Amino acid sequence: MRRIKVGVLASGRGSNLQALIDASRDGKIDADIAIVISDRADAVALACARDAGVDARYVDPRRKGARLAEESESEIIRLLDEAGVDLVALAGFMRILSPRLVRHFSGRILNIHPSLLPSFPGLHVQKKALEYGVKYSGCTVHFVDEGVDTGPIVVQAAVPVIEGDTAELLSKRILKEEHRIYAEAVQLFAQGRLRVEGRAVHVLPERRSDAGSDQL
Ligand code: DQB
Ligand code: GRF
Repeated sequence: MRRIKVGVLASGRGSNLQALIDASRDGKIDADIAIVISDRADAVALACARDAGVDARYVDPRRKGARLAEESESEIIRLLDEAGVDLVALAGFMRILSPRLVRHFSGRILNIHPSLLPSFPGLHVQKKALEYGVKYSGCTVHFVDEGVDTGPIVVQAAVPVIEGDTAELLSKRILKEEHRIYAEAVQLFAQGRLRVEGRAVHVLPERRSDAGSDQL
């Protein structure tokens, strides 16, 4: 089975990155993390990458706010292309990607979001879910399109909201599912089993593995 190369963009703690690194090392996904890029030099995610022997790069965002400067995005595109990545995985990356970057990797960027989209797009969504009073929340892996948290949904998992919940407790409960479904989604992509039809992502059945043959 061919292994795909994944480039991860992360701004923070890097627990989803770590889950993908672990899944790769444990043979649970046919994917290698080829490069990790952050817009924050002090991101724990970069340290996680270095500890795992993964190429870890800081790219100066060259501005404050929700988006990167154009040159910074060009640098990210160049690094991902040089690393030869088949898939880009956002893992707590806090900058919105421009249409140019999204088109460059069209259909090859995934994001993990801590709510059941299309409910609660944006930021601080666990707090918003509690305030709204939903009884279930969860997480969503979706393809990244030119909108924010609007792309076709690949995998979701629901978790219950429990009486007396806090944003912190709910976040922890959701995070555990994030780590599981992100690896699952990357594996489906690696196996070539995702077909996007409009908004819907269809998951094709697993092909019978045929050890000893590279064909079919
Ligand atoms: C995100 C990081 C930040 C936000 C959302 C997702 C956010 O709402 N920031 C406040 C500024 C709002 C604004 O200026 O509009 N991380 N790029 C594309 N599409 C996505 C998702 C993330 C990061 C980059 C996407 C993304 O769905 N084009 C996830
Ligand atoms: C996660 O909750 C993820 O869903 C959201 O940002 C957080 C990143 O956490 N997009 P980590 O850096 O992977 O630990």
